[in-house]
Amino acid sequence: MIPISRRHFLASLAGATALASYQPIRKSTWAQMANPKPLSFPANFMWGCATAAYQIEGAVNEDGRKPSIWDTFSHTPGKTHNGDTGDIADDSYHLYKEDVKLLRNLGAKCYRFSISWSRIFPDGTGQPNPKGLDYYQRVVDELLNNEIVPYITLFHWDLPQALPGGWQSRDTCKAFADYAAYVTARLSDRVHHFFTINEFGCFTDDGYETGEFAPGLKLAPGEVNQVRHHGVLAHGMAVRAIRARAKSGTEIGLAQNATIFVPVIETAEHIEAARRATREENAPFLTAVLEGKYRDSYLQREGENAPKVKAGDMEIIGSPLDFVGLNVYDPAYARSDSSPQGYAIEDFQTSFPHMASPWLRIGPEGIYWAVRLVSEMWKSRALYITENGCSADDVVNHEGRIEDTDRVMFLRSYLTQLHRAASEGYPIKGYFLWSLLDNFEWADGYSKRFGIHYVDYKTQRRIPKLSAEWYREVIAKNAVE
Ligand code: GBH
Repeated sequence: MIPISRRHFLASLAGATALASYQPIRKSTWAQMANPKPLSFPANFMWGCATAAYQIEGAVNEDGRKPSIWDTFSHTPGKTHNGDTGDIADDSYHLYKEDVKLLRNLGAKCYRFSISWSRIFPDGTGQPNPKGLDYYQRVVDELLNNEIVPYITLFHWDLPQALPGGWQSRDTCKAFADYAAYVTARLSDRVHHFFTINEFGCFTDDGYETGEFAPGLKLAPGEVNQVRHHGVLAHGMAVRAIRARAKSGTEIGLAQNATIFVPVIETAEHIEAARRATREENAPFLTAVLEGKYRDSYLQREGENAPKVKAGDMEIIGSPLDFVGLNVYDPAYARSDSSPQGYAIEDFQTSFPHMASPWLRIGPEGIYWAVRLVSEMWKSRALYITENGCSADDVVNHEGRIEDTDRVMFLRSYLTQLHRAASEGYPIKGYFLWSLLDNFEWADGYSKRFGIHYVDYKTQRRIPKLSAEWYREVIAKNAVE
């Protein structure tokens, strides 16, 4: 991934000009529309599922693991739904072979899972714990034996509790880079794709500003911006540490739930507004990472609360990537207006439809615009959808089945829009469905189910839902029908 040059960026701002340079590779013709074909994806498209360590593994006290901030947080009364914790979760620490079997039955080509930093370095830094790495070696063995390509996330929010100051401390960035280098040096002979960090805002803003996620703090704006800065700095330092230590051929990216704006109407002016909004509203995270710079407008807006940046930080943050991973769930909409920034963000009507999680509004076009706007603005050579999926009120019916037609509707709509992006020639390489199986949904505990396999938490039995059958068809045909 090449950071955008100023010239390219200015060209992308020129709107119509930039659009003209993106000629669709294949255009649907009237003949095709009269004789519709399945929505086929490019050859070798990587279909997979995603999970995260704390959400599925359980076994929190096993083989030398020490607590992460999510252990502490979930065990603090009142922090999660029903006081739920990840102590047992899906017990995937013991049942990983069964979970790989689920992937195999789907025909999945790849699996995105995360490593628990606390298993590898139980104190965050210092002495590594070899038994921790052994577990992930076994998972990788099992995947490769089943011809499933592993994609590893190094940080999915479960920060070792022992690190003093957590993400408030700049030392945590160095600790993360050391941990990333240690893991990739040992796994990169067999694992070729690594994501540094999952979703900056969820462990920075939600952890340190609203306090809804671990570590549950409510800091002042300047402190929050510093935490955010440490997040992107840790990413950049890890990118460099991995490149220095991993085997050649290792590809590095990140998985970010950027706020992507859908133009309210597909006219040149609203598309331009969506582009501007996406660049501006992601200023502390994706924009900084892909441009190696905080936008002046962001720094001015934050004023004395702006992050304290040391010489060289921005260059590290902007370290070139091999691919960009985007987690896509609920949409945002922008329209053109006459304000200096050139866009306005739409409010949602109360009737806007959502899935079982109230925040999860249904906006399939968001996945198309995510791929298109990120490739247009930042000239990404490769993109993945690193998460997409939804919660639904799944019940096991009298025949023992879970007929989650609402989830199938959701997935089909989003994949139809992803197909549009692929067919217009944007470099989308793969798609990871969130999630392989129901799991610990953070502050919502076990009250929200995102899996395409149902988990009976009393018995740990996994049952494929209708959506799993549907996804298996998609993968087999490499097409959405
Ligand atoms: C992703 O987060 C995560 O990567 C994954 O671990 C998670 O299980 C999955 O998506 C499904 O949630 O209730 O209005 O305060 C998505 C980011 C962060 C979006 C918390 C919803 C709460 C909004 N989520 N946020 S609200």
